Amino acid sequence: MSLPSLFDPCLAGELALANRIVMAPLTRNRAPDAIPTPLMVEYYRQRAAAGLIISEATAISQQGQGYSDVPGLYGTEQLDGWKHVTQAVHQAGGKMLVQLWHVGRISHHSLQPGGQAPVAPSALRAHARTVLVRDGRAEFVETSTPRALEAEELPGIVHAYQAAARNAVETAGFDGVEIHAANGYLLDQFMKDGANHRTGDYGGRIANRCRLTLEVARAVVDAIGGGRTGIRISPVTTSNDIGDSKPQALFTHLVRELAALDLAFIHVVEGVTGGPRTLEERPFDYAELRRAYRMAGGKGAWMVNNGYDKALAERALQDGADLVAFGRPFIANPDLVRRLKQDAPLNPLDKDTLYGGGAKGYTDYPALA
Ligand code: 8OZ
Repeated sequence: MSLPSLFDPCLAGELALANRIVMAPLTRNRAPDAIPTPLMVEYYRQRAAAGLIISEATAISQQGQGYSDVPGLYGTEQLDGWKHVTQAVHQAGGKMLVQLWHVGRISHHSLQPGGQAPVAPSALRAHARTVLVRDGRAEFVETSTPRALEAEELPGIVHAYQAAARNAVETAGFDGVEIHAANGYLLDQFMKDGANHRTGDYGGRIANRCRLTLEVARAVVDAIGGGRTGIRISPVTTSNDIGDSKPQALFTHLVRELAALDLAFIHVVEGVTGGPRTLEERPFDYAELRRAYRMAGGKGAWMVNNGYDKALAERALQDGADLVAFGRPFIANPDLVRRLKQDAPLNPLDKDTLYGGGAKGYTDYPALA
């Protein structure tokens, strides 16, 4: 039996992918008023050779917003804007999911409905910054102190995820969704004891802290089916001031529960998002996590991410991963799949144009001749 290569097709739930190279979700802050633009159509179209594109994180509600100029999924103009994106990607032969995002406490009151405090499991401010775009330039500002959500408010949030998933597929034309449960945003805040100091059904023991994420996953699956739903987790990331005292036990519980939902994939950020892949002070056994998922009957594709290059990605497939998500290399290389296949050199990344701005550092990275 020969092992799969990055360039072989892969069936992830109902998603028939042409190759195993995924474009990771990447925040770019180029959607004024949360509406996807023609420039975004061009950016995603250029990258449609990926086996799968996962969109930049996209807010499910205004309360879920935490950054200037990130897109949403809760207004008709936003859905219309995305429709043009998905049409272009489909015409170019690609597949695309939208990443469903609620930032929780990683927000600034100026972005919240009525200028109110952001919401979180507990009224604990994150020592983290968010991005406000002013005059087309990104500016980092401290996040605002959140208020703790009442348990009575949580069904409304679950419903917002569900409605966003339904609209994403039925109206905006996405092939499915990825639930963003990583990087210190709302669902990760509920799961991890560094941010969740609640008592009651959504705090305390691991099963309680995972409750909201699992309710969201079940609601999304009820709306669009598990076969086109994935979830992103980051067990030990330090992003956005998040952390947990027992991540291995926490995420083992989570993936065992997710196994019953027949998801298309589990997407795991290994280490610190965009940073070191291993941390001495936060050890984690990813192979053990995958085994726990498989032992519980989980059949979804196993997607890995964080700092991968071709050699590391091929090794991951040999070690049992199914899909590899590439982030920064896809920003700078619209034709990343071809470049990896041909072992061609990669364009360098311009870090000054990551967040906010226009075509520069967005749609002007050259493809191979
Ligand atoms: C970078 C800047 C802003 C947001 C994430 C959505 O880390 C993000 C994000 C990344 O998941």
